[in-house]
Amino acid sequence: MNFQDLDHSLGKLQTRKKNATKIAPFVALAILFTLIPIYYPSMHPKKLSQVLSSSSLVPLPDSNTQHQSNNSSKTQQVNVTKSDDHVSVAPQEARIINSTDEKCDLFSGEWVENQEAPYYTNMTCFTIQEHQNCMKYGRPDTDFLKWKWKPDGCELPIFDAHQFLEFVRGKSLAFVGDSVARNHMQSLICLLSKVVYPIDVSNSTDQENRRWEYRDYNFNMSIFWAPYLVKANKTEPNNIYQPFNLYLDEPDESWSTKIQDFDYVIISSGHWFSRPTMFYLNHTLVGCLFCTQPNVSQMTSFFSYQKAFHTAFQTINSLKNYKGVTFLRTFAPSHFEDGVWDKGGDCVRTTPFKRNEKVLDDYSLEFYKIQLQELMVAKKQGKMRNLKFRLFDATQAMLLRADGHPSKYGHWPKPNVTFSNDCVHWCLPGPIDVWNDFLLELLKREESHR
Ligand SMILES: *C1O[C@H](CO)[C@@H](O)[C@H](O)[C@H]1NC(C)=O
Ligand SMILES: *[C@@H]1O[C@H](CO)[C@@H](O)[C@H](O)[C@H]1NC(C)=O
Ligand SMILES: *[C@@H]1O[C@H](CO)[C@@H](O)[C@H](O)[C@H]1NC(C)=O
Ligand SMILES: *[C@@H]1O[C@H](CO)[C@@H](O)[C@H](O)[C@H]1NC(C)=O
Ligand SMILES: *[C@@H]1O[C@H](CO)[C@@H](O)[C@H](O)[C@H]1NC(C)=O
Ligand SMILES: *[C@@H]1O[C@H](CO)[C@@H](O)[C@H](O)[C@H]1NC(C)=O
Ligand SMILES: *[C@@H]1O[C@H](CO)[C@@H](O)[C@H](O)[C@H]1NC(C)=O
Ligand SMILES: *[C@@H]1O[C@H](CO)[C@@H](O)[C@H](O)[C@H]1NC(C)=O
Ligand SMILES: *[C@@H]1O[C@H](CO)[C@@H](O)[C@H](O)[C@H]1NC(C)=O
Ligand SMILES: *[C@@H]1O[C@H](CO)[C@@H](O)[C@H](O)[C@H]1NC(C)=O
Ligand SMILES: *[C@@H]1O[C@H](CO)[C@@H](O)[C@H](O)[C@H]1NC(C)=O
Repeated sequence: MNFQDLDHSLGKLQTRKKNATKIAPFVALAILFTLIPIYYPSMHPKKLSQVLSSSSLVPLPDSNTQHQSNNSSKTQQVNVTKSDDHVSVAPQEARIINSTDEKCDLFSGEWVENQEAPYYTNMTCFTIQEHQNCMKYGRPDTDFLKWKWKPDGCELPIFDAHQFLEFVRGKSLAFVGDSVARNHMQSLICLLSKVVYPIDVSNSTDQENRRWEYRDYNFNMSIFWAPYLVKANKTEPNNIYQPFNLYLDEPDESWSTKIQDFDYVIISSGHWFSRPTMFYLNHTLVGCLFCTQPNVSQMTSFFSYQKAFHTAFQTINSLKNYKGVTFLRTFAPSHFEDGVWDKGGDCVRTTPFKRNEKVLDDYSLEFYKIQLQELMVAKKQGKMRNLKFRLFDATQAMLLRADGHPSKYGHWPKPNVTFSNDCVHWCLPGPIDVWNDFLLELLKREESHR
């Protein structure tokens, strides 16, 4: 996908706006979750705004609440939407497995003040992606930077770049996922930039697939773009607004053929599953999410999400030469308030929630549960050949950080242009830096297991 593609499709969209009411909301969804963060600067802002603010858009199911079609007659066969759809729980209560075999669960806890943060700025780190460079684009408050995560049973040390680089000396790390995975990787590069910058040895110029080398430490890091984890292509090659085909029982080869040599793989995905998608099993169309064909079963994103993780983990377990440790970085919820994401929904808080002020619910809870369930299955399978799968539970910590998103500070405002707010990605520096506190601690635990 490139700019021309996008611009072209946007142009196309304008011309067919009037009769495109059914597809249009998802067009905008696609833009929010995937394209703005990646492509925004080179886009034609007016066209974009016209799409985003177009009155022809019918209301979108709230990305925080009414996420799924509720036609139960069609979803029965799926059996993943349980009756507890509206149950709200703290993430750790939904856990069916322990985070590690350690006594201290790193992931249940709360945010406590830390006046020493942040540990880098946009002046010391040059890899902050524009849309996450919130201070550059005028975010006025800085209190959201001054927190650290306090697990209930222990302390989580602040990321130590020297220590991290010693731990990963002679090792390699791969990120597999979408733009939130990239957000994580860029946070890691920023935190490490106190000590050293990597050499960019990427073959491509796109943001999606990058490779970095920390030569002094013989440490390599890659990111593989795989927002669905499974094989996916566009139903119409030149129109990104049409649904994607998901081949739910086949892995996306962009990562599955490349991770064998990696020591650590962090796998994640989430927001893309809410887009219009066609579901294939054994190359047979079995259903879809938000499609317009009358004879195709409407199914939920829970179906595709479960299948995708199942396939991804099964694939990892069947990679002959893979000996790495696989971390599942769990779903990080978005935080749109006072409106749905394309109707003024925003995230304007400036301090974190306390642990009891926010509970995981609706589709986020369901996604989280699916991830945990599939991780458990993968662990069992992996045991047979001594492959390790670990929980990297970002959900509880991020659930509480409605204050950490770019909101409108991912770009400059434009006259007469209404942008939707980004309450999906995370400012850098910002709360996502804690993921690397977690990562270092998980790597330490891994070493102590040996
Ligand atoms: C779900 O069902 C309720 C009650 O039948 C209905 O009011 C609502 O519009 C439906 N929602 C969707 C997304 O179909
Ligand atoms: C639900 O699906 C059934 C079977 O395809 C269909 O007849 C019915 O109209 C649908 N109901 C809604 C509310 O979409
Ligand atoms: C559907 O879910 C119920 C409750 O979890 C379970 O008992 C049943 O075995 C499931 N059925 C299928 C076909 O997976
Ligand atoms: C998690 O681990 C702790 C300590 O080993 C144990 O007491 C607890 O029962 C475990 N919980 C689950 C759900 O397995
Ligand atoms: C960094 O942020 C400041 C505001 O804190 C802004 O003035 C500056 O332009 C930004 N610099 C870069 C390189 O992003
Ligand atoms: C890192 O990449 C370089 C160049 O491809 C290679 O020579 C080296 O062996 C790699 N190191 C590790 C630890 O994978
Ligand atoms: C880049 O291309 C070279 C030569 O085609 C290949 O050997 C190398 O593995 C590629 N690196 C990545 C990160 O794809
Ligand atoms: C998508 O991939 C499938 C499986 O390889 C292929 O059969 C199909 O033709 C592709 N669709 C498009 C539009 O390229
Ligand atoms: C997949 O489909 C082919 C025919 O298209 C069939 O022969 C095969 O048995 C199917 N495999 C499974 C696992 O259903
Ligand atoms: C749906 O109907 C169309 C047109 O009647 C047909 O071409 C297509 O094969 C059907 N799809 C399925 C999954 O039955
Ligand atoms: C903004 O909209 C107003 C009223 O429609 C118009 O007069 C003005 O020229 C527009 N400004 C720009 C920069 O397009």
